[in-house]
Amino acid sequence: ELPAVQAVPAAGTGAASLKETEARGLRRAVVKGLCREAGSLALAALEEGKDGLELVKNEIIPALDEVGQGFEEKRIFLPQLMMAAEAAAAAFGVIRAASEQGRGHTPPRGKIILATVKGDVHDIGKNIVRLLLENYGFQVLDLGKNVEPETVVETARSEEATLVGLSALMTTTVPAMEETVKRIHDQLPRVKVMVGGAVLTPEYAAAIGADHYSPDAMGAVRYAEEVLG
Ligand code: B1M
Repeated sequence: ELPAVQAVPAAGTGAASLKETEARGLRRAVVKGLCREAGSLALAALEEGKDGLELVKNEIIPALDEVGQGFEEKRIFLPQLMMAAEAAAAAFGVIRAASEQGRGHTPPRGKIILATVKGDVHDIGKNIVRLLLENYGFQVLDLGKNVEPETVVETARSEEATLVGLSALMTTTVPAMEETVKRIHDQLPRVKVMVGGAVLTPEYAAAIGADHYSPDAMGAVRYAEEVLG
């Protein structure tokens, strides 16, 4: 019997969210689903010297939490949720491009396969994990979202990777994560699997056989350092 997965944390009271939304800036642009504005505000913030990862943490993630809560409470509908996600992706794209430019050409510390599991198209969190892993010098092979378990196994085999990272955001896709973990361990016993995503808990991650659970992207970096040095 598996332990219950956790409820996705709420972003605070409705009133507080509304107050935050009224604030100007990148967070508001993402909440409102304004792609161009989100991209140019992210660029302006970077040009002012703000740190890209701080922008992700303090502006983009809170904005997504806010729309997520609105969606749950049926104040926000799917098209708005999609627009907010696109605006977040636009801002994230600018941050990622700047980060790539800033990175030198030092040899990678080790190879990591990353994927959002089958049935799940939520990839913003995975993309943040990728950005951070790359910033810490790891080579990441990102298989994208909605990835079949066998594709993950085959890639880990052909690339001779020793670490795989999986992301799942929905209660309905955690079983696909479990299947992927199981196949990796059955076929490639030396490969370690780390997992993350808003619905997971350390207990659940252990119950589905994952070697490591990270609540955030930095946890993934720490574990990669442990496994790959
Ligand atoms: Co959807 N969605 N969504 N959605 N969406 C959630 C997840 C939901 C909680 C919203 C809600 O109802 N409150 C809910 C799931 C409920 C559940 O199962 N408990 C939900 C639903 C139901 C759905 C649909 C079914 C809606 C529908 O169609 N009726 C549909 C599903 C489609 C599918 O996947 N098959 C759907 C669609 C979408 C959009 C396409 C519109 C969009 C995704 C766009 C995209 O990703 N490209 C979207 C969004 C944006 C969300 C919310 C609002 C935000 C998710 C997000 O990006 N958060 C979300 C509500 C919420 O979470 N507040 C919601 C920010 C991101 C940085 O956090 O991904 O948790 P997260 O990543 C964190 C950590 O978890 C960790 O590090 C990251 C950085 O700190 N982490 C890892 C993540 N992966 C890791 C891996 C690691 C280590 C750490 O190691 C490998």
